[in-house]
Amino acid sequence: MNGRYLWVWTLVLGLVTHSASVNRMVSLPPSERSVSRPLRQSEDPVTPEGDFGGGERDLEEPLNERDALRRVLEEKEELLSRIGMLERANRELTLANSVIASTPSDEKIGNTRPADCADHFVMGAKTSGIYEIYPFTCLCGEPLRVYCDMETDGGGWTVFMARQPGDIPLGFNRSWSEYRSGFGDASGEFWLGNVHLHAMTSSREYALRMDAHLSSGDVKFGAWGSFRVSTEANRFRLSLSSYSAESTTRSNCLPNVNGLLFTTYDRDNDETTGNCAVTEGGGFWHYRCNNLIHPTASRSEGLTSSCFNNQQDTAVFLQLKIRPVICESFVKTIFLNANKCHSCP
Ligand SMILES: [Ca+2]
Repeated sequence: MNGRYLWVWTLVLGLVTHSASVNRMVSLPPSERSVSRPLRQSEDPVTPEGDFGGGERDLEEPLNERDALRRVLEEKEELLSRIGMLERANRELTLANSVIASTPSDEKIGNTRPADCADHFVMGAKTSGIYEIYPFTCLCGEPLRVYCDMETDGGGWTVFMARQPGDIPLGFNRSWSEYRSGFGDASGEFWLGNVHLHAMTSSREYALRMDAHLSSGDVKFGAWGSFRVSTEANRFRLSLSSYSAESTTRSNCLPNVNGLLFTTYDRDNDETTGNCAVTEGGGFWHYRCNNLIHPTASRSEGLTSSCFNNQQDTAVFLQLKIRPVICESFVKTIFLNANKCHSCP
């Protein structure tokens, strides 16, 4: 039993003991009962023995036996209510511990290295920057260099796509193979790689966040409670759901991409007769070539969308990032310091 349980159960046992004493008191003959009263101030006048009142009590009628019994019963009900609250709290702690226990731990799979930026955060890293991660299915592989956002909404975010101003724009009109393995540099513009996104999101439940700095000066974000990328054999099918009402964009910038396959100029998996990656540039989970936002569009065409504000606006800085979903609020507070819990199964 850990210290937290011990604390809770100490309180529970204390209240049970108190409740038992109340029960005993109710069963006593009236002459042997006493009525609890507030502690008195030292300057309170001394009242004659046998008088229920004195001081402020003078304003009240002495408790008769029925009132005394009612008060005892009310106190008993309150105690039982508090015991119920503590029991519920204990069940929540038990559930929270099971969440921790069921999370694939590095030790269980022989990997003592951080699998994502949330692991780095838990291990004490609180500064945004470049970190090395080891997704669970890459135990024998080289570490991945990623940018970790350790500040936004509590931190712990692994950035898997970044678009930002630079002297030489990184071209995003890349092949299936390049989107598969990733390209660019984590310190600037880059795509982590679909095979790595699959490795990560098949090991833990992840939430998605999109941060956009706009040419108008506004800063907007969209959030989704569930993000998962399937295998390459399944053409990196995307599962995206639970759009968050906390998002500050005007609308859901990715409203129709759930269930879509990934498309590049050399792998046409979209549902149109043509190839959206050819006509729109970049690689993405294309929905009929008219996604509200196309994060991998060419810089010259601009990352323009009407989903940010009430009018067309252009993102000059855009990040897509993921973080493990943790539903137990106290666990999330401990580990990620976030305020809200997204949807969970
Ligand atoms: Ca097509």
